[in-house]
Order: sequence, then structure tokens, then C-alpha cells
Amino acid sequence: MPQNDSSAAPAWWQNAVVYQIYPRSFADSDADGIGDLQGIIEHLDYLAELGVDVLWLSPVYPSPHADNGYDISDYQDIDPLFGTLDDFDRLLAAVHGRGMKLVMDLVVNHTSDEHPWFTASRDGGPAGPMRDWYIWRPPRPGKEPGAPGAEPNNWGSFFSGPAWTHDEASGEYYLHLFARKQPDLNWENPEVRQAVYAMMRWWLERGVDGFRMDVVNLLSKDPALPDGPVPDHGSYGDGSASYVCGPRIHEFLAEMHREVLAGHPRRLLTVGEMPDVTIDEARRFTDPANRELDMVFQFEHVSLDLGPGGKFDPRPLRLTDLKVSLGRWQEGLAETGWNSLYWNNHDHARAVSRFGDDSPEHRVRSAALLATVLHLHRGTPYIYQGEELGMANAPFATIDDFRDIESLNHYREQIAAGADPEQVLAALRARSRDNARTPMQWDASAHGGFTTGTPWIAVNPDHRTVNAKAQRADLDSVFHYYRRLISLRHTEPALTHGDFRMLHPDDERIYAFTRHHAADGTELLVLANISGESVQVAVPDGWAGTETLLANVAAVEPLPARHTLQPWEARVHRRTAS
Ligand code: ISL
Repeated sequence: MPQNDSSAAPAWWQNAVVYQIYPRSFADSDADGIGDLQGIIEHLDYLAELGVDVLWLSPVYPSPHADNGYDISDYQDIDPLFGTLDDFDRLLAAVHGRGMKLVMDLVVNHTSDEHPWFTASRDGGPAGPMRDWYIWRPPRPGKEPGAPGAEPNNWGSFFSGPAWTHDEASGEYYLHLFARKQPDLNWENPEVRQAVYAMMRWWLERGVDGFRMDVVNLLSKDPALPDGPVPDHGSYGDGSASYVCGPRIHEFLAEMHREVLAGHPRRLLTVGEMPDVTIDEARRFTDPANRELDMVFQFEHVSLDLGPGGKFDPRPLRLTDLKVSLGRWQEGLAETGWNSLYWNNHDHARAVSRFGDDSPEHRVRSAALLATVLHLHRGTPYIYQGEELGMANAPFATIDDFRDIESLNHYREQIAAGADPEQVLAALRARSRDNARTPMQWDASAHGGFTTGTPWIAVNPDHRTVNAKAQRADLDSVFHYYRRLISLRHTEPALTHGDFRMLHPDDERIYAFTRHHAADGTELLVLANISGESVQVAVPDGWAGTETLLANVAAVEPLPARHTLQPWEARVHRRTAS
């Protein structure tokens, strides 16, 4: 039977753990201050020791790096900053040689404005043969090109300002949902789609094991491009923007599956990043019978602690909201479809700082707690580099310490509007994507062992105590805790297949649930105290005295009927129906 077509047997990625590498910040082998492919090769044993199954590489393609490689100018090469195609082939072979797989980032909602497709589209003018590869429109009727409010519609860019840029030569505008250097491809054009599929097949022939698809639910736009709710800067709205899961999105992804994935001899992994996706849509995308995607990244649980101002309007998270949200997603994809599980990636503040407590007293335990809660859910867990060390947000002092286009644009826009710089900086410190992008902390040496040159963004000074070398030598570290969790996913079928049931839904401090695997009679219980105080919890019937599978506290005694959880304590128990 052709692979990637089966809707019956469980797929390999259902009990796999994925590790995301942000190459620019992972390991620098040539002292230019920027991570590279050779740096990754040199640390593969570390990843094998951690036990992860799949590596997802953020973009390594040639790029002007306006958005750190999410603005691609050539899909079929490696940026010299990172190495060469030969280096890539060596990396892939070394990954495969260690029994791991490699998934590429596929960024095809937009290209760089320096991609030859775009320069041809722009320079050929309105009648040119490549014009229709991108989304060009005249100004609003009655408006002069370039005049305020003359943009073809009212859409805003995720990175501040309008989603349109005026091209003086033709008088027309091109659409860019992200930066102006990231023009959106026109997926209505079949030539665009075929060019993307050919490129994907080329990478598969090279041996990669799948794709993480950037903002893939934004590919289909209603050709009428109607005005809509202007997306709040960097926030996730209610899904009503007309480019979110647009009219032809399922058709496009089914076509991509047919053209690229279906006939492939290996079973691949595809995960679609989907801002604002609803549970019903996610189920449709991941229903194996529909042959679109294996899983999606949804955004609901990382939007609960944002105020009306969006990304840079941080609010305290209510645990009850988080449980409602994650619980609904578990339920919604229980029978059909599949969840991805994540707290962190290169677009978010560090999980231990955002959802846990990064103080010296609670950092290790709260990082391990977050890992326990996430990895015990049903779905495929993703670890973002450094999360396995409990890496925390960085102490950015001034705006000069930031690098990210989203943060810098936001700062500029806010200051121009008269905001207090200190307040804007406080929000950036809490939520800037740069928190995730400070270099990997390998050891206590200068620049954390990331580079012997000058790093492109400063290493967090806490690398003197928080680093991989120290944690590998310490069995009580976050690193070793992750190793145990990952190995549990490989050995305990209930983690992969068990039904999910939320307990104590109204409790403001306890996150508790069970996983029940009817096929082998196993049941797992997770009890976690998401607070800095001790909390007594009523242990559900039948669980007193059960075996402890894993805990982030030293004393692991048999469970009493009423247990007092220490601050940030998490524990997993197991029982089997006799
Ligand atoms: O990070 C965000 C805001 O803080 C999101 O809005 C983010 O832009 C969105 O999730 C899409 O992310 C992906 O596409 C972007 C890129 O900048 C992100 O790094 C990538 O993960 C454009 O390619």
C-alpha cells in the first residue's frame, strides 16, 4: 500500500517527540556569531541522548533575513550563513544514522521580495507573465496611489502597519500579511502551486522526512479580498479574517497531499501552523480520511494571556481558562484527527517564564511540571531548543538589545503614537520573540559555548548556572527529567492512545487528568500544582497507594488518599485493571 494514505494503522509520529532547532541560535561552528549546520551536526549526540525522534529545522534557505529566514529568496539551496547543500546532506545522513528524522520548515504563504519570482512579478509590470504569481491590486477606487487609505483593503500586517505596499513603478499594491519584504504568493494561480509541489518533491528526494508548514491556513484568500476586521497587531482574533482558512484551503492542502505526499514510499510527517484555527477546522485538516495534514499547531492556549492589545498586552493567565481550552482540544480531536502539543517555539516568550516561575527557587521544578502536563496529553509533543534546560526569558535592557522585526516595528509604532518607552519595553521583555531566540546555553563559558565570536543576539547571562553541560551531569536537572518523559512516551502506550479526562476543572491551582487505555487496561493519573504554594488535593478513588511513574520532587512515596502537593509539584501515577 502506498504510504501516507493509510487511515487505519497508527502512524510512527503518534508516539514520537519532536525537537525544534532554530539554527541561527543553536550552535556556531565558524565563529561568525550565527549558528550553522555544522554546529548542529556537532550536537547531534546531545539530541540523541535526550531521546527525541524528530528534528524540525527552522528555515535554512537563502534569505535576506528580514524575518530571520522566514523570508526565503531561494527554496532549493542553503544560505551560506548556515553552510552548503553538502553540509545539509551530511547533517541529514548523521540524523538518520542516529535513528532520528528531519523535518523542514516550508514557508510558502510568502517569499522574500528578493526571490526571483517576486522581482519578475514586480518588474514585469501589470501585463507581465509573472504578475499573477503574487497578489497585486490597484488602489481603492477614487484614491490616488500611495495616498493615505488608498490600500486596496483594510487588512493589517501581523508585523504592524497595513498589509499592502505601494509599488511606485506600476501604481499597484502587493499584499503581505507579514513584513513588506514578505509578499504573499497567489495560491489561486496553478503555476505557483505546481512550483511549490515540485520544490517539496525535490526535498523529499533528498531524503527529508516531512514538513512543518508555516501559516499554512492563510494560503487561500477570497479573490474579492473583502475588507474585514483589521487583525490586531500580532494577536489572534476570532478566526473571522477572510484569509484564515479561506475558501479553497482544504482543496489546496488535499491537492498538495495528492501531488507530493501520497505516493511517497516513506511515511512522512506534516504539521501545519494555523493561527486562529478552530477545533472543527483542525479536525477536518487532520482527519486521515481527508488526506490533508497529520496535525496542526493551534494557537488558542497561547492566546489566553493576551489582552485586547494582542501579543504585547500581557495578562495573567487563569488556569481554569487554560484547562477549558486544552481540555476542549483533547476532546475535539479524540475520535478523529490528531493534536500537536507545545508551550514554546521561536515565536513565543520562554515557557518557564510565561507559564511557570523562573525564579531560582522554582525554575527547575516548574519547568519539569510544564513538561509533565504537556507531554502527558494526547498528541505529539514538541520541544523548542533550550526548553529541555528550563531556559528562561532574557534580561533585555534597552531596545538595542532586541533583534526581531516584530518587536522593533511594534516599538517604533508605539513610540510614534506617543507611548511611554518604558511601558513598551516592559511588554517586549515579557513577550518578545527574541526571548526564545537567545543562543542555546551549552556550558558556563563565555557566550555559553554557543560561539567563540560575537553572538548575533546576546546570550542570557544565566548561562553560568543554566546550561546543558551542568544539567547532563545532574540527574535532578530539567534535562534528565525530559529524558525520562520522552522515554515514557516510547514505552507507555497509554500516553499515546489513552483517552483523556480532565479532573478538578474548577480548581485555580491544580491541573489534574487521567489517560485511560482500554486496550491494555492501563490508566495514568497526572497531578500538578501550578502555584508557588502547597496545595492539598483529593486523590480520586482507587488511586491511593498506586505506583509512581514519574515525579519532579525527591520523595516519591506511595500516594495517600489526600495528598499535599508541594509548590510546582507534578507527579504521574499508573494503575492497571486486574
Ligand atoms: O509570532 C507571532 C506574533 O508574535 C505570530 O503572529 C506569527 O507571526 C505567526 O504565528 C506566524 O508565524 C510564522 O510565520 C511568520 C514568522 O515570522 C514566524 O516566525 C513563523 O513561525 C512569517 O513567516
